Amino acid sequence: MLIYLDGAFVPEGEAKVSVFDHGLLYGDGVFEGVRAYNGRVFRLQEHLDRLYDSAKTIDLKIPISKEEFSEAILETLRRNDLKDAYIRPIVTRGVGTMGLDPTKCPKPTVICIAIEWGAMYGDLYEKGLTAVGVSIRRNPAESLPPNVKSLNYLNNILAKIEANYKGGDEAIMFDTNGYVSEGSGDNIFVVKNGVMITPPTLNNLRGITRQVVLEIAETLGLIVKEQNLGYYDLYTADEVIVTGTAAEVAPITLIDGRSIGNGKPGPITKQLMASFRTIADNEGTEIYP
Ligand code: PXG
Repeated sequence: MLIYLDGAFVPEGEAKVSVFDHGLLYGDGVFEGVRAYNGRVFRLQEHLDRLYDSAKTIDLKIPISKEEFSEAILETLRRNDLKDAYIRPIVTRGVGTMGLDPTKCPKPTVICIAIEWGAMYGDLYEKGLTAVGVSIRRNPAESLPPNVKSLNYLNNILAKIEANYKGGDEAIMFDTNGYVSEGSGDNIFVVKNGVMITPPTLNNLRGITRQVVLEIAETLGLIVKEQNLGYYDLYTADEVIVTGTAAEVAPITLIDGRSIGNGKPGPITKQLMASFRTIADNEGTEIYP
């Protein structure tokens, strides 16, 4: 496997980063998770835009242009002969001194990993996933905006640990006001009486799959609202859906022991999953034009 590291393509065993890199020392950096389906990179521009926005928010200047980063991603895929892949662009603050001052880090580290990847949840797309509400709160926007996809994922990892102990496939996080935020690595939609509702994005990551689902809903003529939700809205929903690059569009059929709807993936969920599949398999930036 070849890894893109600071402008070069190096074998996996040689793709090494310094122990003084602030990405390791402090989780100081940003990343993206991107998929390629069928020889095309899905929503590449949106992922690059979000990567650069995350970096801007933490005052990290990515040393290459978006066009160069785009080419680095495509070339990583080509060098590894990939058509269906998970792609992980990373930019860290780079090597610095001990001490958290980022001004002591002159050169950000730029990485792109790409691996072969299929469906994440296997047969759960047909059965539905179980979810548990967790006590760990999503970090508030006034501390670290959840919109920043940063290298410090402990907030989400703690949620995932809690879900693992409680026996759920996914965690549902709330914000410090008690509003639904998101899953540990995906956004949430509920369907109630034919209306789709998803929380506004102040308290969660502005998911690209979430945006795709909003677009699909519009073309299908569904009514969609961006509105705060509480756990009551989850338990009483007809359908609950999570969306993310890894999870794609997936049904949640049990939350904290409560069956959602009739306990099976609902009709709107199925429609969205099918439309998502069609879009993902047919649009995107060609890797081998
Ligand atoms: N919320 C969080 C906290 C995320 O990390 C999403 C929502 C969904 O966003 P997108 O843009 O992907 O629709 C994410 C993205 C993983 C993994 O390894 C997680 C994500 C992406 C890729 C891989 O679990 N999460």
